[in-house]
Amino acid sequence: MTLESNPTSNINHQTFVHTKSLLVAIVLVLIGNFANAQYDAERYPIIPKPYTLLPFNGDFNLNSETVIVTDNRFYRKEIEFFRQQVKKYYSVDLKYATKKVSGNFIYISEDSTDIPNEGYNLFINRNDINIYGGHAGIFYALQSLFQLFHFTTLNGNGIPQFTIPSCSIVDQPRFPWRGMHLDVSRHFFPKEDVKNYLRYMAMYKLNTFHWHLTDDQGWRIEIKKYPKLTSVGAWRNGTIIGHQNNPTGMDTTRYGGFYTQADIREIVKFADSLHITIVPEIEMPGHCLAMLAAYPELSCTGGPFQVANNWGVIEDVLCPSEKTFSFIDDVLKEVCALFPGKYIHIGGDECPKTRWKASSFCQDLMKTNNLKDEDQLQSWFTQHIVKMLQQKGKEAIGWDEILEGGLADGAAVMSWRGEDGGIAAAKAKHNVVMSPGGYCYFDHYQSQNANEPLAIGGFLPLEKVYSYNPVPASLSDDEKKYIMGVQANVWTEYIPTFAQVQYMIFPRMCALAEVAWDEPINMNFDFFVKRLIPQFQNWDNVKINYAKSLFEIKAKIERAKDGNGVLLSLSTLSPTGKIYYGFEMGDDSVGISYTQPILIDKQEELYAYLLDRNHPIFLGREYRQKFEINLATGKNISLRKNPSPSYSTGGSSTLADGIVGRTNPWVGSQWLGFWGDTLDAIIDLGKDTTISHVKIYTLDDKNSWIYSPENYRIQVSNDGINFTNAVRSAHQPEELSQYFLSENLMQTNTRYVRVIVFPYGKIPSGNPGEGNPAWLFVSEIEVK
Ligand code: TNX
Repeated sequence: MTLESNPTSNINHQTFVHTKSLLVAIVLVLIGNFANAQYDAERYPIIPKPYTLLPFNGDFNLNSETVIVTDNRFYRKEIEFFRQQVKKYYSVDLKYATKKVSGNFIYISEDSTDIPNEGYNLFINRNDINIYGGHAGIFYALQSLFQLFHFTTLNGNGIPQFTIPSCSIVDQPRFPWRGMHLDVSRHFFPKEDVKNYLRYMAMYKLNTFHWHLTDDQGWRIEIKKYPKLTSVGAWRNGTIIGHQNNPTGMDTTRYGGFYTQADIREIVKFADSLHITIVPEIEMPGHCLAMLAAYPELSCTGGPFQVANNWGVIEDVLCPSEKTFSFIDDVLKEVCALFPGKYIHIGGDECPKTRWKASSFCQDLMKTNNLKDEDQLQSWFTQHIVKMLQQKGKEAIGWDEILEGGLADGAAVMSWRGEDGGIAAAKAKHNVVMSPGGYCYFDHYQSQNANEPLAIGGFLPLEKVYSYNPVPASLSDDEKKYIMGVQANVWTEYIPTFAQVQYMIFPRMCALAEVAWDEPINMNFDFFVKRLIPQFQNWDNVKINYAKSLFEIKAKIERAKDGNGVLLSLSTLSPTGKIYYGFEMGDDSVGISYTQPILIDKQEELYAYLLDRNHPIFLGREYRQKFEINLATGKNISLRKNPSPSYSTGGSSTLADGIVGRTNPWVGSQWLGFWGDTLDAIIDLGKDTTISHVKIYTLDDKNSWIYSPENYRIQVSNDGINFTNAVRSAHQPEELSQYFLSENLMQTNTRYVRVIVFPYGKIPSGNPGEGNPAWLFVSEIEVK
C-alpha cells in the first residue's frame, strides 16, 4: 500500500519525519564546533555557508518524476520561483502534489516552531527531501537545494538527471539587513534588469534592495502630482565620455527613462515573492539637480537648471523653504503608498553649502531657528523630513552625514565614509547599516589588471569583501545590537549596461552574502572559493557576465632578505592554471615556468601569464609590471601613523616596493591612504649611504576627495633618533607634476631618511566632499 492511499500512514510518516527533524536539529546545535568542520565543498557548494551542515553518504536522485509536496497552498510563490529557476538553469520541470507519493518527493511543511526567523531545516535523504520553516525559511531552504544539483546524465528521453547529496542542514542568518543597492539614476536599468537583479540577490539569500531612484543625473520614479519630475527630470541631453578626471568628450544622445507607478508596484510585488524588502531612496537636499531642472522654484536661486550630464557633486541643492517641504511631503506620500517596507532612504550625503551661504532666505532662517551654521541647517532640514516620514508610519534611513548636527530619534544611519558614522550612531542608539567604501563599494576595481574595464577607482578584490566584519570591535555588546546588517553599493557612473552591472556584482555579491549571513567563526576564504567555483557553471548556463579576476595572477611583493630589491611571489586560485613569466628585455620571449619567488633588483618590466595544465589555452589576462629600483626599494620603512584601513594594502612596504601606482585610473592597492592625516615615514637604508635626491609619488583626484599635499619635509639621521632637515640643492629638478614631489639635495651621507608629508587640509567649498578632510595618497618614496 502506498502512503498516498493511506492517510493514517501519511500522518505517521509526517510525524516521524518531523520528530527526526527536531532530533537532528538538536544534535546539530549540540555539536557546535563540529559544525565548523569543513565538508566536501564541491559536493555541497552552498553560498552563503549554512550555519550547520552535516554531510551523509548517498544521494537523492532528482528527475522529472520528482514532485514537490506541500499541504499549504500559501507556499505557492516560494515554490514557483524555485520551479522556474530549476527549469531555467537545469531544464527540469518539477511537479506539484498535495499528497505524498512513495518516495521521490520534496516535502515542504510550515513548521517554524523552534526555528528562528528566516531560518530553516533541510533534510536530504536518499528517498525524500524534507523542508521545515516559516515562509522566508522555506524560500531559503529551496535556494540551498537549488545549489546542490549535480548533473549526472540525460535519460532515454533526453531529460537531464541530477543527484542531490544527502545531508542535514539547520540554517539561519546573522543579520536581518542583507542589502544590495543599485543606482538607476546615473544609468537607467529597465524593469526586467531590476527583476533579474532581485533574482540574483534572492539566490544568495540577500533580502534588502536599496533602490537609488533619484540623483542629479535623472529622476526615475513617476510622481502623479508632479509629472515634470519625469517628463523633464528623467532625461538628460548627453553624457560625459570617459573618466570624469580625464574626460574624452561629451555625447549628445538624449538619455533617460523612469518607472511608472505600475512598474514599481509590479517590482515591489515581485520582490515580495522573493522575500526582498525594497528601500527606495529619494535623495535630498543635495544630489537633486534633476528635481530642480523640473521645478526650479525649489532651489535658492530660481534656476534655470538642466539635468546633469557629468558626474560628481553639484552645488545647486534644495532650498529648505516651506514650498520645498510641502513638495517633498507630497512626493513622500506617493512613495510611502508604493513601498510597504518600514524604511525610506532620504539620502543626505554630499550637500554643498555654497547656495545656502549666499541665500538671504537661508541666513534669516538660521537666525530665526538659532542655527549656528549651514551644517546645522541641514540637520534641521533632515529632522523635518524624518518626522514627516514618521507621521506617515515610516522610518527614515540616511547616509552618515545626517548624523552631523544631531539626528532625530528613530532615524537609522547608513555608514559609507568608513565605519565612524556607524559607530557613532550605534553609540547614540540609532540603528545602523554598515556599507563602508573600503569593503562595500562594488563600483571600485576588483582587479589590478591594466585591461580591466573603466571604473571609478579604488580597489576592492573579492577577498577584501569577504574579510569584512560589519560589527566593529569597539562597540559594547549592547551597542552591537544596533548593527542591523551590511550592504554593498553599486553606483553606476561607469556602469552603463546591465552586463557591466553583472560583472561588478558577480562574484563579489557572493562574498557579501556570506558576510551578511555567517558568523565570522564560520567563515574561511579558501573554503568559500571552493564553493564559489561550482557557481560559475550555473552563471554560464544563463549567460551571466561575471568577473573572472579570481583566476588572475596575483602578485605579492616582499623585501628581499638583505634589503636589496624585492621578491615577487606569483600565485593563482585557478585550480588548473600554471604560471609562466619572463622579462620584457630578456632573451626568453616565451617565458619560463614559475616555481619560486623572483628577485627583482634592477629596473625591469615583468610579464606573466596562465596556461591551462590540461589544454593548450591561456586563462585570464596577462600580468605586467614595471619595477623602478632605487636606494629605498626593499628597505625597511616604519610609519609613525598607520594609514586608514581602507587604503592600507601591503602596509608600509608599499612605499618602497618598486611600483609607482597608476594614476588614471588609480587602483587602490598601490596606494596608502591617510584621511586628513600626515604621512611620517622613516626609511632605514641599512648603512650609511650617499643620497642626493628624494621623490614622493602622490595622487590628485578631487572627485574622490584626494588632494596633492600642501607641504612636506625631508630629514636625515645617522642614528634613527636625532633628525636634521636635509639641505636642498640649488639645482632643483625641472619636472613638475600634480602626481609627485621631487627634490634634489646637497649630497649627504646618511643611514635614515625621514619623509613627512602634510595633507591638504579641509576640502574647499564648491568641491566634492567640501568641509571633509582631504585624503592624502602616497604610492612610493624614491631615494637616489
Ligand atoms: C559617493 S556614497 C556618493 C555617490 C557616488 C559614489 C561613487 C554616497 C552616499 N555618495 O553619489 O556615486 O560616491 O562611488
